[in-house]
Amino acid sequence: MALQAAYSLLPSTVSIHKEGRFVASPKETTVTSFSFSNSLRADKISNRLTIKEQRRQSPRFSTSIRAQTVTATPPANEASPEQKKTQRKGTAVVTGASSGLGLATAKALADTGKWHVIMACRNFLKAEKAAKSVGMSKEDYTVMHLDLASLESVKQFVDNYRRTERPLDVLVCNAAVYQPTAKEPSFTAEGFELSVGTNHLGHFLLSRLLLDDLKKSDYPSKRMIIVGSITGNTNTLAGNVPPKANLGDLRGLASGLNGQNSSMIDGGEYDGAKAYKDSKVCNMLTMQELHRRYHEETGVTFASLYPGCIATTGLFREHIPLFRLLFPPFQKYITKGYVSEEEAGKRLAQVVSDPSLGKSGVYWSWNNNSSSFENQLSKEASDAEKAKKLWEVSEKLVGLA
Ligand code: NDP
Ligand code: PMR
Repeated sequence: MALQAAYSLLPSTVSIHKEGRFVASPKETTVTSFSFSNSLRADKISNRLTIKEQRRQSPRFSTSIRAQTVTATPPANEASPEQKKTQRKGTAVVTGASSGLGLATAKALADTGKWHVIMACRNFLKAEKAAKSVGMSKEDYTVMHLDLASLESVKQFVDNYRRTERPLDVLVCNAAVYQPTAKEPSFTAEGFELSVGTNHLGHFLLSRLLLDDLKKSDYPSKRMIIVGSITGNTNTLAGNVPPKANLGDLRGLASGLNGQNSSMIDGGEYDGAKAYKDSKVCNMLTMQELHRRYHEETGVTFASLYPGCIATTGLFREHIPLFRLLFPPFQKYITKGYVSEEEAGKRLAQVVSDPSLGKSGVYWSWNNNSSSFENQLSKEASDAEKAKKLWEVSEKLVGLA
């Protein structure tokens, strides 16, 4: 099978026991075991490994799903009582709005006529062109420069934003980089491994600095959203595809993540795919720590989400061409986890503005009918002690402590 061929070219491959049984640690997972054929044949994966099947096979999984709230959500462009209360447009900052999910979200929000989107992007011209290409009108967006791989740029962005004297009603931490084929780590301006430096540390500083601005907003529902992912959650099949996310005891992060001791959070050997998944665990832990520390005091809603597998975005730009060719059909027809950029953008736009998604501390997901529900995070991604430690170490690295 061609995806398998593409996948076998990856530095880290799925390790499968001889008898074809791939067993995830019962401690970490809700789905405790599932069967692979040795050749990972797509038809078998399809038959055995759909989420539906996981629910049927695992009593724990089905109990947890039953306990989750399934909310039928109206489209983001419907007027809601919450939005009617305000006279002015809401302002939402969306990082990485120059492509993929960020652009689709910016477009979905702009289309409602109720939002002004600040497209916080590292490539100003690309963002301008992208906004035009999807038909956003000038009065609905502003492009502002933000390079999350530089803490100085993050501070500069916050200063520039304050100078605009616009209120800040919603912050969406969406931008990310993924380097699955990199043999050696690359680093941010301050010398942190690039994926964790950009996806986690850049957003960590941004969210901490902009929290003050969110607090000041008089908008009826102030929200901060940090995009997470299924692949950081080892209670799912996708999260069990090696290399698995694992922050360990954070020793690599604590020692600076600069390649001198290690460029991985757990202190291990560099692996670009794992670094990305680790960064997503950091995103989901940070959202929960923000919720615990600030929700009550500030009234800000903190949320994360898995928008679905948007297999066509630029996220996979550094993957081998064969992977990029086969990944969309694999997700569309085999796992059925695929969503279009447009649909994913509507989902994130719901988390921004839908009154029914106003609960804080939630990791949102969508079922096959596109109904949102409160999903469960893996053991590691919901570990409150780890979240606290991550917070404290990250504060030091970005110069807040
Ligand atoms: P894209 O590559 O299309 O978008 C990523 C965005 O991040 C781009 O706009 C990119 O800018 C921007 N970006 C990258 N580095 C920086 C930086 N240093 N400073 C500022 N912006 C930067 O990928 P997606 O749309 O797929 O990813 C968006 C989010 O969705 C990510 O958080 C990802 O983890 C998450 N996600 C994606 C899934 C998927 O299946 N695609 C599944 C689950 C979650 P530029 O245009 O200049 O490259
Ligand atoms: Mg995965 C239900 C099964 C499912 C889902 C929803 C995803 C989502 N993936 C699933 C299953 C599998 N994937 C299986 C069985 C395999 C082995 C063939 C597999 C492989 C795979 C690879 C090599 N998948 C990947 C990759 C990537 O490089 C992507 C990645 O991990 O990026 C970090 C990826 C993804 N799969 C997903 C999603 C959403 C991704 C993109 C990851 C993300 O943005 O978090």
